[in-house]
Amino acid sequence: MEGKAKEDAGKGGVIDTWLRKHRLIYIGATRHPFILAIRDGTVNYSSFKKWLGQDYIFVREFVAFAASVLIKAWKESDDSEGDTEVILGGMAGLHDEIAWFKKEASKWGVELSETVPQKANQVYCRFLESLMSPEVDYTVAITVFWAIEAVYQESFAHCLEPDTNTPPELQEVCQRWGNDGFGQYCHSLKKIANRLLEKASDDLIVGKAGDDVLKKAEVELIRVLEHEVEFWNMSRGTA
Ligand code: HMH
Repeated sequence: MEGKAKEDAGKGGVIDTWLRKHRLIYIGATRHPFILAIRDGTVNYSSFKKWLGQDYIFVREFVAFAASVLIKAWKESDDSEGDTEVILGGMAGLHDEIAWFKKEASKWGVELSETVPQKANQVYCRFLESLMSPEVDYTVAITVFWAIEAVYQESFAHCLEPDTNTPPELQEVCQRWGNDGFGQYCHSLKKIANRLLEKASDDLIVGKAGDDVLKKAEVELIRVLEHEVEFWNMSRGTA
């Protein structure tokens, strides 16, 4: 490793460098008023129910995206790195998540079969679909995959910190993404993304096509954060 990659690795990797650079939008996505309202107990339950129905639709799309990332990992990564196992574990988690959404929806009286995807959700799903193409680089796709999971992990873990007023009936929801196991899984995804981003950065130094990949990964990461903000806004009824 040399040059910029070495610099980034010394500071904790390319991803942390980007999160510092785009700190405001990252805070916007992970400390959104919707999350802060859960955390201080002032959440509006019709917003919560709206989020629940919309997120179920999103997660079904996300499963297809995860499958596309798994295929890229299988094609491009060395088996010894263990990337496919991490992604497969994430997909097993999504399987449980879908069952959980169904159970939670019936508990809150949300009719999933009648839920129509709203604009921000449609736009986000279309974005995911564009990233399922085989032309999209594995490095870009795994960076996006990490970002999508990490926003929920950061957001919901924030609601479980000491001295918060998260209502008891929402604690389990927050646990779903805020638990330590999910945190570990996000960390594993981040490590994979950092490894590939650093490789792209090295390729740049030796004159291979690393520039496009790095730029695209950064751009798509910012787009994820923007879509996440819009998704929370939609849930609150402000979009
Ligand atoms: C909108 N972003 C959205 N929904 C989710 N379930 C996740 C991220 C999580 O992983």
